[in-house]
Amino acid sequence: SVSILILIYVEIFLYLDRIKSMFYHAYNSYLDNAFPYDELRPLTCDGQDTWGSFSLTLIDALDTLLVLGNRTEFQRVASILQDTVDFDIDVNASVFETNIRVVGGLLSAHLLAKRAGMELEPGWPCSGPLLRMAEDAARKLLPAFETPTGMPYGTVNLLRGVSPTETPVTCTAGVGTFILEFATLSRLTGDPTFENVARRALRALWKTRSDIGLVGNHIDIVSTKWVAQDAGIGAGVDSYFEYLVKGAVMLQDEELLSMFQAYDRAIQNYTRFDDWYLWVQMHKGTVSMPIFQSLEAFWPGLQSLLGNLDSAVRTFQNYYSVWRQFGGLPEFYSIPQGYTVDKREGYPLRPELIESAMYLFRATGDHTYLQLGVDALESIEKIAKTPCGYASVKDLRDHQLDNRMESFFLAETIKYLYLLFDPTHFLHGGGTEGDGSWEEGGEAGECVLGAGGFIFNTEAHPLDPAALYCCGRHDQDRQELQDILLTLSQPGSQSKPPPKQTEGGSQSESIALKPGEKKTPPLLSCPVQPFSARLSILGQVFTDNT
Ligand code: DMJ
Repeated sequence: SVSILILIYVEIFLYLDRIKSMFYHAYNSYLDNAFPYDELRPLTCDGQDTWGSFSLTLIDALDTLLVLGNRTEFQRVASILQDTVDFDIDVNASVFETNIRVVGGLLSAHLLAKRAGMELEPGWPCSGPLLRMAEDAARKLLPAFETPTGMPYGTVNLLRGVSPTETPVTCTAGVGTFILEFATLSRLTGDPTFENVARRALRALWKTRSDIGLVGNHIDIVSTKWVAQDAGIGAGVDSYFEYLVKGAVMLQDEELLSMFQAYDRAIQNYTRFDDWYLWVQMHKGTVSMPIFQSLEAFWPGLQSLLGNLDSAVRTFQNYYSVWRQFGGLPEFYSIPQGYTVDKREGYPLRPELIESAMYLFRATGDHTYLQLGVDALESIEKIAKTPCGYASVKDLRDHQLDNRMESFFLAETIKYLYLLFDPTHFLHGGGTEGDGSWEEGGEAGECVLGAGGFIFNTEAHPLDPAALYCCGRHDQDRQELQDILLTLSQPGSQSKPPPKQTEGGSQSESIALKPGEKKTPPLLSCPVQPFSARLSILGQVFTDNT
């Protein structure tokens, strides 16, 4: 009845409010006690650098501010980051973590800048200060990919490149988790380098699969020998599979999808038992570890993206039963023993089960998933809250805490929790928000930002596939134009050389005048002018000078 519906709505608003309070309790405490360090230490109320030295929590939390509707704080933080963060530092950083948290966070913030009410430079979303920061950070990672196979080293020094003593052993996810951020960078900026290196690494990794179609956990990226041969869907591998699926969706890429489908067949065949996924030896398929890892809990969400709902729902139920047993997901859970594994009893406030609940609630509307959200919220408030933030749970059996709040707590856990309770949020896509005024379309509805929904990178940073298409098309048109102009300005051609570029000249003019010069921010922003319109500008350039 109507009154029950009203009650449900009121309750949902109350939960959204509580999730916001959780965010600000942790976020304000980070700013007050830990910034500019990477992370807050929630037991000692101070900060520490962990994954680099780039105020990681602030970068990772930036787009969550907008998700919660805080445009002014988003603007303030975006400008603080532009003024303070420097990637020219003598720090050994994880290539994987820097990519998913820093590059991913900055790209997402860049793409949301308009919605956040920021002043945009001409050419956005194909240019902008946050995009340049993301590009800067990503360039620092490129030396890691200069290997005989194209598979990257795991660590790089941001100032000096890869150390000569660096180990060639990288985990599978550390090789195959770049395509979303790197293709986004390439398509927005027009520099194909990033997408190319990510694809080369993916193809090299694909070639190393075993005869039964599985990959292991750690590989020597120089010799291509598998150093750790456990095959599964959790730690060390997880986001490789995630990026094949999301990369296929974002880039409409059949190669990536067919790679995933082949892996999925092998995974279902060899590792799945009663809708749990075990670890098996990658060549023989024999069980090596009958355990469930909390990182695996992203899998039902990914399966739901592929339309495999029945199996996703059953696997989720298995994982949710573990959550109910402990009030959180232990890092490792022994399936035969039905209990935690020694030294892996912790719950560092990871997002994966909540992430899957969000996708499955969207797909089914089943309130079980909201119940998981309520359980997670209550549990985190009860077990992990400290006067200074939220602390990783060291042991779910006795609720001992660790002095750490990972940046993914604000980037992912809170964001997915909020999005679970707000199914009409703009990030879910589908134009359900009823506004849409910010979205501008080009001719014939092309290049409509946000129209194709958003793809979350593995750190929950939303990326807009429409922007990639828009800037990619823009770049393609620019290239065509440049080719025409080059032909026309060849000796013997009918036309005269084009005039010098004047200040404030249009982008078409600048292309006409200096083919091949270093790119300046394009003046045509999304939605771009149709090709024919620019050709007429081009016509004028020549008319004016003849
Ligand atoms: C995050 O950094 C990412 O989700 C990554 O893919 C896995 N580990 C953490 C969250 O658990």
